[in-house]
Amino acid sequence: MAEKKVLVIGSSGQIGTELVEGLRERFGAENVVASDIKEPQVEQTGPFVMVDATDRRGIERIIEKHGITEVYLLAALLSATAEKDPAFAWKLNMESLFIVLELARDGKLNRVYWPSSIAVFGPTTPKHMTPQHTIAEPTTVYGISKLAGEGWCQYYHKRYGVDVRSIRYPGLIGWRSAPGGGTTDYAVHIFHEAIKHGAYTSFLGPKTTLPMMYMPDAIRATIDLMEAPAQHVKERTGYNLAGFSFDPEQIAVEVERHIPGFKMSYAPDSRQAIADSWPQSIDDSAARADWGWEPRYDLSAMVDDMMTNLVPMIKG
Ligand code: AKB
Repeated sequence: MAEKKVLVIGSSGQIGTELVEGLRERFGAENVVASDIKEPQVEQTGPFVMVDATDRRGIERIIEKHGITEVYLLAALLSATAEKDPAFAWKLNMESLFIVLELARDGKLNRVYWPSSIAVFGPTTPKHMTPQHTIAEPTTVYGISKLAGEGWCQYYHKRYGVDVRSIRYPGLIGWRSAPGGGTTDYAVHIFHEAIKHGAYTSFLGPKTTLPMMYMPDAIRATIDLMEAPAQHVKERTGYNLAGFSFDPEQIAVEVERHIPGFKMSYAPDSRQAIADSWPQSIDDSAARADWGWEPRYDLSAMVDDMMTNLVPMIKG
């Protein structure tokens, strides 16, 4: 097999920023090519190229030029932003996936990673410990695109032998990168506002429990899944993955441990309906059994680590 050379498409987003760093630590900076439609905001420690995720020729040229063997396709519109422009969300989320699946089918890639989400589930899904295989009737365009994409991943795997792997991410929380247009973003914004102003107004109501995960766990899971022997990867749609669940009231209590007097208020907006349609907790036993997934962070450990890193970054 050729030497591993990775291309991350959508490298400047919330996951991309941290995944590129994780991949470069694991495989060497020169073996990981970052790419995005926009100039990177953070200093690059390895190669970066600009490309539109819907430009097949552009992506093909990068694969040829850099000898790419694996693609992590992260470019997408997330749940809240996608609702503002459903047609564009569908186009971006689906066309980009078809391009990499087709390139893999043509033998130009050994392996593909494509992120799915808890958004594949909807109001008819069991809300607690949502199983790997269950009712999935999403009500958002983002969820519809993720569910359809999972189906295509499984189809390309079964029909053409494409080695494509996917995780249904819960809400992701990290300090290195900003979230971009999701329903779970409040759980990152709260830290920035608490540190800067001692107060935060949540766009989700106090009792809105959602599954969440700390970014270091999500990055480790992503690379571990991609490094797992192919015969261990039994799910070719998307793996359920759980970290911990909480609601805005519970995270506010944790934040107040670090910022005494912190004030939380609530002004639910259109994102509330999206959150209400999603599960509250996830059964990830398939990921644990198939490729040894295990989270390391719980709510308090995540909050402690966020504060340790963000306070000096924001306050100087
Ligand atoms: C979003 O809120 O849209 C994302 C997700 C759960 O996929 N964070």
